[in-house]
Amino acid sequence: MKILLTGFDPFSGEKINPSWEAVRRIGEEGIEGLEIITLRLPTVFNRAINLLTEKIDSHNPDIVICVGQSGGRAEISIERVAININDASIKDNEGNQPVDEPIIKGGPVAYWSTLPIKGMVRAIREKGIPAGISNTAGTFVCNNVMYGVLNHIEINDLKSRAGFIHIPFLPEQAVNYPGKPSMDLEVIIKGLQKGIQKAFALEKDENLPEGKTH
Ligand code: PCA
Repeated sequence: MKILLTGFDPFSGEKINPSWEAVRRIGEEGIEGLEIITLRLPTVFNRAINLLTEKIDSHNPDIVICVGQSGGRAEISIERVAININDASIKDNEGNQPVDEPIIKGGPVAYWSTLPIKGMVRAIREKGIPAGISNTAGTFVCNNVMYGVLNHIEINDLKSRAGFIHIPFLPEQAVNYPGKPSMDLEVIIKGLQKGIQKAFALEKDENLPEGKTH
């Protein structure tokens, strides 16, 4: 079984992006029974999608999981949905700042993650690591990539399942944002490993209450 795992370049003035640090380490350490391909994506609208879809076409992975930093979140958050909009509150790493533009003109409003998101959340929590479902991946580059990859898989009728995971700041980043939560890299790595294993173990998601009232 094969997984394509991606992380991002640092953005918004950060010197590090925990998503790439974690993905690189998971690739180096390996996960039993899995072939792991890692890819570092630029934090740039659409360019990241093109690099990622090329890699999918050349490797034909069973599962694609993209990981990104979400500074301010307190837990490993498994994204449920990607929406067809770019609406950037900051510039990406090439100075682009699209506002209210569709990612794919005429494309569906949204794509659901095709990973067993609830099963993954429960598996990560069972390891003693905070995790939850997120119902928005934002409207910046991470949502752009999640939508782009799911669209690519859909329109080309590929067998890959795919989704997105946001992770918190590392402690060395959060120290510059008093009051913001953080998670140690080793804990993030353990949580992601567990989530990945569960994604392979479950073809269909578990029917568990993980919704939010607000
Ligand atoms: N996080 C950003 C883009 C790159 C990253 O790691 C986001 O959440 O859109």
